[in-house]
Amino acid sequence: MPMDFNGTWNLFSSDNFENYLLALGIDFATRKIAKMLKPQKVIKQEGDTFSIHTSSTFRSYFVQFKIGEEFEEDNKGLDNRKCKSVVTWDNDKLVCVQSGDKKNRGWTHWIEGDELYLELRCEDQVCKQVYKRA
Ligand code: VLZ
Repeated sequence: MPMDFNGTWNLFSSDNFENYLLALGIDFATRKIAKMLKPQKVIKQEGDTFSIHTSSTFRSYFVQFKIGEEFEEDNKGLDNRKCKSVVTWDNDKLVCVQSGDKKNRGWTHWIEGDELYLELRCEDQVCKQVYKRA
C-alpha cells in the first residue's frame, strides 16, 4: 500500500522559505508578504493520481499529476516560469523534479507520524516545512 497523503494540512513551521523564494527570483515585497503566510494544503490522492491545492490569504497554487507522467507546470502566481515536472515515489516519499531554467528545482513530500513534511529546492536553497492535520 502506498503512503496516504490525503487530507487537509496546515502549515506549522517553515524554514528558509524566503531564500527559496529569492532563488526563484521573487521580488522583495512579495517575499515579505509570502513569509508571513500560513498556507493550507488539500491533498487528494487516488491511485497514482494526485492533486495538491495550496491556498493562502494572498495567493494560491494548484497542481495535479500522475506518478511517473511528465507534465507542463506553469507556476502561475509563484515565479510564473514554465517547467517540465515529474513526480515519482522514492520509497514512501513523493519526489518532484521541475526541469526548466532553474537548476536543482523540485520538492519532496513525506509523512512522519501525523505530520506532513515538505522540502522545496531551488538552486542552492532548501526550504523545509512541516504541516499538521487541520
Ligand atoms: O508546493 O511547490 O506541495 O505545488 C504558496 C503560495 C505556494 C504562497 C507554494 C504565495 C507552492 C507565494 C509550493 C508567493 C510567491 C509548492 C508543491 C508541494 C505543490
